[in-house]
Amino acid sequence: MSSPLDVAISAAREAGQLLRENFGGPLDVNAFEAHDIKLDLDVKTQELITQRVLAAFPDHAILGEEGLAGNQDSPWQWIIDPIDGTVNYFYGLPHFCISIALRHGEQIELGVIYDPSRDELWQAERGGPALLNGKVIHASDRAKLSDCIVSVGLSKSPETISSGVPMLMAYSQRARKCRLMGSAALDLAYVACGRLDAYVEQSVSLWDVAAGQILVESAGGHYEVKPSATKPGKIAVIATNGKVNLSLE
Ligand code: LIP
Repeated sequence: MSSPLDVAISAAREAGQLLRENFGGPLDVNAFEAHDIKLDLDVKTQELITQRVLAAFPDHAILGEEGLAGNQDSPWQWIIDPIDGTVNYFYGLPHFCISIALRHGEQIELGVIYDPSRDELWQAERGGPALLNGKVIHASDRAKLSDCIVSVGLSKSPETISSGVPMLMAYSQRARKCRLMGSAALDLAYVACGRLDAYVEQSVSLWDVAAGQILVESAGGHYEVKPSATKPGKIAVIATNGKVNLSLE
Protein backbone atom coordinates (compact mmCIF):
# COMPACT_ATOMS: atom_id res chain seq x y z
CA MET A 1 0.00 0.00 0.00
CA SER A 2 1.30 3.48 -0.88
CA SER A 3 2.44 5.68 2.00
CA PRO A 4 0.43 8.84 2.82
CA LEU A 5 3.29 10.95 1.43
CA ASP A 6 3.34 9.01 -1.85
CA VAL A 7 -0.44 9.38 -2.18
CA ALA A 8 -0.21 13.12 -1.51
CA ILE A 9 2.58 13.62 -4.05
CA SER A 10 0.83 11.57 -6.71
CA ALA A 11 -2.50 13.35 -6.16
CA ALA A 12 -0.84 16.78 -6.23
CA ARG A 13 0.94 15.99 -9.49
CA GLU A 14 -2.25 14.64 -11.09
CA ALA A 15 -4.17 17.71 -9.96
CA GLY A 16 -1.35 19.86 -11.32
CA GLN A 17 -1.74 18.25 -14.72
CA LEU A 18 -5.47 19.08 -14.66
CA LEU A 19 -4.68 22.71 -13.82
CA ARG A 20 -2.06 22.95 -16.57
CA GLU A 21 -4.52 21.57 -19.12
CA ASN A 22 -7.14 24.20 -18.18
CA PHE A 23 -4.82 27.16 -17.60
CA GLY A 24 -5.59 30.04 -19.95
CA GLY A 25 -8.74 28.43 -21.30
CA PRO A 26 -12.42 29.16 -20.63
CA LEU A 27 -13.30 28.63 -16.97
CA ASP A 28 -16.69 28.11 -15.32
CA VAL A 29 -17.03 30.59 -12.46
CA ASN A 30 -19.15 29.52 -9.49
CA ALA A 31 -18.94 32.91 -7.74
CA PHE A 32 -17.50 36.36 -8.34
CA GLU A 33 -16.97 37.99 -4.94
CA ALA A 34 -15.66 41.49 -4.20
CA HIS A 35 -12.12 40.24 -3.53
CA ASP A 36 -12.29 36.58 -4.55
CA ILE A 37 -13.35 34.18 -7.28
CA LYS A 38 -14.63 30.61 -6.90
CA LEU A 39 -14.10 28.35 -9.91
CA ASP A 40 -15.81 25.10 -10.82
CA LEU A 41 -12.26 23.85 -11.38
CA ASP A 42 -11.56 24.38 -7.65
CA VAL A 43 -14.34 21.88 -6.97
CA LYS A 44 -13.25 19.41 -9.67
CA THR A 45 -9.63 19.52 -8.53
CA GLN A 46 -10.56 18.88 -4.91
CA GLU A 47 -12.82 16.00 -6.03
CA LEU A 48 -9.89 14.43 -7.88
CA ILE A 49 -7.58 14.70 -4.87
CA THR A 50 -10.33 13.42 -2.56
CA GLN A 51 -10.91 10.37 -4.76
CA ARG A 52 -7.21 9.49 -4.74
CA VAL A 53 -6.84 9.98 -0.99
CA LEU A 54 -9.99 8.09 0.03
CA ALA A 55 -9.19 5.25 -2.38
CA ALA A 56 -5.99 4.72 -0.38
CA PHE A 57 -7.33 5.71 3.06
CA PRO A 58 -11.12 5.24 3.00
CA ASP A 59 -11.54 5.88 6.71
CA HIS A 60 -9.76 9.24 6.75
CA ALA A 61 -11.34 12.70 6.86
CA ILE A 62 -11.06 15.41 4.25
CA LEU A 63 -11.18 19.13 5.08
CA GLY A 64 -10.87 21.24 1.96
CA GLU A 65 -11.61 24.74 0.75
CA GLU A 66 -14.43 23.21 -1.30
CA GLY A 67 -15.93 21.16 1.52
CA LEU A 68 -15.73 18.07 3.71
CA ALA A 69 -15.59 14.40 2.75
CA GLY A 70 -14.76 11.02 4.27
CA ASN A 71 -15.10 10.04 7.91
CA GLN A 72 -15.17 13.28 9.91
CA ASP A 73 -14.69 11.28 13.14
CA SER A 74 -11.29 10.05 12.01
CA PRO A 75 -8.22 11.44 13.84
CA TRP A 76 -6.53 11.45 10.41
CA GLN A 77 -7.49 14.56 8.49
CA TRP A 78 -6.34 15.62 5.01
CA ILE A 79 -6.32 19.43 4.63
CA ILE A 80 -6.60 20.42 0.98
CA ASP A 81 -6.48 23.64 -1.01
CA PRO A 82 -7.02 22.49 -4.59
CA ILE A 83 -6.00 25.81 -6.13
CA ASP A 84 -4.22 28.18 -3.78
CA GLY A 85 -4.08 31.41 -5.74
CA THR A 86 -7.41 30.96 -7.52
CA VAL A 87 -7.67 34.61 -8.50
CA ASN A 88 -4.15 34.44 -10.02
CA TYR A 89 -5.21 31.32 -11.92
CA PHE A 90 -8.38 32.94 -13.28
CA TYR A 91 -6.47 36.02 -14.50
CA GLY A 92 -3.75 33.93 -16.15
CA LEU A 93 -1.06 34.72 -13.59
CA PRO A 94 1.12 31.57 -13.35
CA HIS A 95 1.49 31.79 -9.56
CA PHE A 96 -0.75 29.18 -7.93
CA CYS A 97 -0.39 25.73 -6.43
CA ILE A 98 -2.02 22.67 -4.91
CA SER A 99 -1.59 22.34 -1.16
CA ILE A 100 -2.13 19.03 0.66
CA ALA A 101 -1.43 18.38 4.34
CA LEU A 102 -2.20 15.44 6.61
CA ARG A 103 -2.66 15.88 10.32
CA HIS A 104 -3.26 13.41 13.15
CA GLY A 105 -5.24 15.14 15.83
CA GLU A 106 -3.63 18.59 16.00
CA GLN A 107 -0.21 17.39 14.77
CA ILE A 108 0.60 17.98 11.09
CA GLU A 109 2.37 14.84 9.85
CA LEU A 110 3.15 15.81 6.25
CA GLY A 111 2.82 18.61 3.73
CA VAL A 112 3.02 18.72 -0.06
CA ILE A 113 2.84 21.87 -2.21
CA TYR A 114 3.00 21.60 -5.99
CA ASP A 115 3.44 24.47 -8.44
CA PRO A 116 2.44 23.05 -11.83
CA SER A 117 3.59 26.15 -13.72
CA ARG A 118 7.24 25.61 -12.71
CA ASP A 119 6.97 21.87 -11.96
CA GLU A 120 8.22 22.50 -8.42
CA LEU A 121 7.18 20.13 -5.65
CA TRP A 122 7.88 20.82 -1.99
CA GLN A 123 7.45 18.08 0.60
CA ALA A 124 8.07 17.47 4.27
CA GLU A 125 7.23 14.80 6.83
CA ARG A 126 7.35 15.41 10.56
CA GLY A 127 10.87 14.80 11.87
CA GLY A 128 12.44 14.85 8.40
CA PRO A 129 13.94 17.48 6.09
CA ALA A 130 12.04 19.80 3.79
CA LEU A 131 12.66 19.00 0.13
CA LEU A 132 12.18 20.86 -3.15
CA ASN A 133 12.16 18.49 -6.13
CA GLY A 134 13.95 15.95 -3.96
CA LYS A 135 16.71 18.27 -2.73
CA VAL A 136 17.01 19.36 0.92
CA ILE A 137 16.10 23.02 1.43
CA HIS A 138 16.71 25.53 4.22
CA ALA A 139 15.18 28.86 5.14
CA SER A 140 17.39 31.91 4.58
CA ASP A 141 19.78 33.23 7.22
CA ARG A 142 19.07 36.95 6.83
CA ALA A 143 18.60 38.36 10.35
CA LYS A 144 18.17 42.08 9.63
CA LEU A 145 14.66 43.09 8.55
CA SER A 146 16.22 45.71 6.27
CA ASP A 147 17.88 42.85 4.32
CA CYS A 148 14.66 40.83 3.99
CA ILE A 149 11.85 40.35 1.52
CA VAL A 150 8.54 40.01 3.38
CA SER A 151 5.43 38.68 1.64
CA VAL A 152 2.18 40.13 2.97
CA GLY A 153 -1.18 38.50 2.32
CA LEU A 154 -4.17 40.77 2.03
CA SER A 155 -7.24 38.62 2.23
CA LYS A 156 -10.77 38.76 0.88
CA SER A 157 -12.79 41.19 2.96
CA PRO A 158 -12.83 44.96 3.52
CA GLU A 159 -12.03 44.36 7.23
CA THR A 160 -8.96 42.26 6.53
CA ILE A 161 -7.78 44.58 3.77
CA SER A 162 -8.14 47.66 5.96
CA SER A 163 -6.22 45.96 8.78
CA GLY A 164 -3.60 44.53 6.41
CA VAL A 165 -2.67 47.76 4.62
CA PRO A 166 -1.12 49.44 7.71
CA MET A 167 0.90 46.25 8.25
CA LEU A 168 2.05 46.38 4.62
CA MET A 169 2.98 50.06 5.05
CA ALA A 170 5.01 49.32 8.17
CA TYR A 171 6.94 46.43 6.62
CA SER A 172 7.42 48.30 3.34
CA GLN A 173 9.28 50.99 5.29
CA ARG A 174 11.42 48.55 7.25
CA ALA A 175 12.13 45.58 4.93
CA ARG A 176 14.21 45.64 1.76
CA LYS A 177 11.05 44.82 -0.17
CA CYS A 178 7.50 43.58 0.34
CA ARG A 179 5.56 41.34 -1.99
CA LEU A 180 1.85 40.54 -2.36
CA MET A 181 1.68 37.44 -4.54
CA GLY A 182 -1.74 35.94 -3.81
CA SER A 183 -0.82 32.43 -2.71
CA ALA A 184 -0.17 31.81 0.97
CA ALA A 185 0.97 28.26 0.30
CA LEU A 186 3.60 29.36 -2.23
CA ASP A 187 4.66 32.17 0.12
CA LEU A 188 5.33 29.56 2.80
CA ALA A 189 7.09 27.24 0.36
CA TYR A 190 9.28 30.18 -0.67
CA VAL A 191 10.13 30.93 2.97
CA ALA A 192 11.11 27.26 3.39
CA CYS A 193 13.54 27.41 0.46
CA GLY A 194 14.93 30.89 1.15
CA ARG A 195 13.34 32.82 -1.73
CA LEU A 196 11.36 34.84 0.82
CA ASP A 197 12.47 35.65 4.37
CA ALA A 198 9.00 35.96 5.91
CA TYR A 199 5.28 35.79 5.22
CA VAL A 200 2.54 37.46 7.25
CA GLU A 201 -1.23 37.41 6.84
CA GLN A 202 -3.85 38.45 9.35
CA SER A 203 -6.77 36.39 8.07
CA VAL A 204 -6.25 33.18 6.16
CA SER A 205 -7.74 29.69 6.16
CA LEU A 206 -6.17 26.52 7.54
CA TRP A 207 -6.13 24.90 4.09
CA ASP A 208 -4.04 27.79 2.71
CA VAL A 209 -1.22 27.25 5.23
CA ALA A 210 -1.29 23.72 6.73
CA ALA A 211 1.20 22.18 4.30
CA GLY A 212 3.36 25.30 4.32
CA GLN A 213 3.63 25.20 8.10
CA ILE A 214 5.44 21.88 8.20
CA LEU A 215 7.64 22.92 5.27
CA VAL A 216 8.76 26.08 7.06
CA GLU A 217 9.33 24.30 10.38
CA SER A 218 11.21 21.41 8.69
CA ALA A 219 13.43 23.93 6.85
CA GLY A 220 14.53 25.64 10.09
CA GLY A 221 12.02 28.46 9.95
CA HIS A 222 9.60 29.71 12.59
CA TYR A 223 5.82 29.54 12.31
CA GLU A 224 3.34 31.33 14.57
CA VAL A 225 -0.44 31.04 14.31
CA LYS A 226 -3.28 32.56 16.33
CA PRO A 227 -6.97 33.25 15.78
CA SER A 228 -7.56 36.10 13.36
CA ALA A 229 -8.47 39.37 15.08
CA THR A 230 -10.31 40.50 11.96
CA LYS A 231 -12.28 37.48 10.79
CA PRO A 232 -13.91 34.82 13.03
CA GLY A 233 -12.89 31.29 12.06
CA LYS A 234 -9.79 32.47 10.20
CA ILE A 235 -6.19 32.46 11.45
CA ALA A 236 -3.35 34.94 11.54
CA VAL A 237 0.06 33.63 10.49
CA ILE A 238 3.61 34.89 10.89
CA ALA A 239 6.24 32.69 9.24
CA THR A 240 9.91 33.61 9.14
CA ASN A 241 13.30 32.11 8.35
CA GLY A 242 13.79 31.69 12.13
CA LYS A 243 16.40 34.48 12.25
CA VAL A 244 14.64 37.77 11.49
CA ASN A 245 12.45 39.49 14.08
CA LEU A 246 9.32 40.90 12.46
CA SER A 247 8.41 43.01 15.48
CA LEU A 248 7.44 46.52 14.40
CA GLU A 249 8.27 48.11 17.78
C1 LIP B 1 -5.68 32.77 -1.17
C2 LIP B 1 -4.54 32.81 -0.17
C3 LIP B 1 -3.96 34.22 -0.06
C4 LIP B 1 -5.03 35.15 0.42
C5 LIP B 1 -6.16 35.15 -0.60
C6 LIP B 1 -6.73 33.74 -0.79
P1 LIP B 1 -7.17 30.94 -2.38
O1 LIP B 1 -6.21 31.47 -1.19
O2 LIP B 1 -3.53 31.93 -0.59
O3 LIP B 1 -2.89 34.27 0.85
O4 LIP B 1 -4.51 36.43 0.58
O5 LIP B 1 -7.19 35.99 -0.15
O6 LIP B 1 -7.32 33.32 0.40
O7 LIP B 1 -8.52 31.51 -2.09
O8 LIP B 1 -6.64 31.43 -3.67
O9 LIP B 1 -7.15 29.43 -2.24
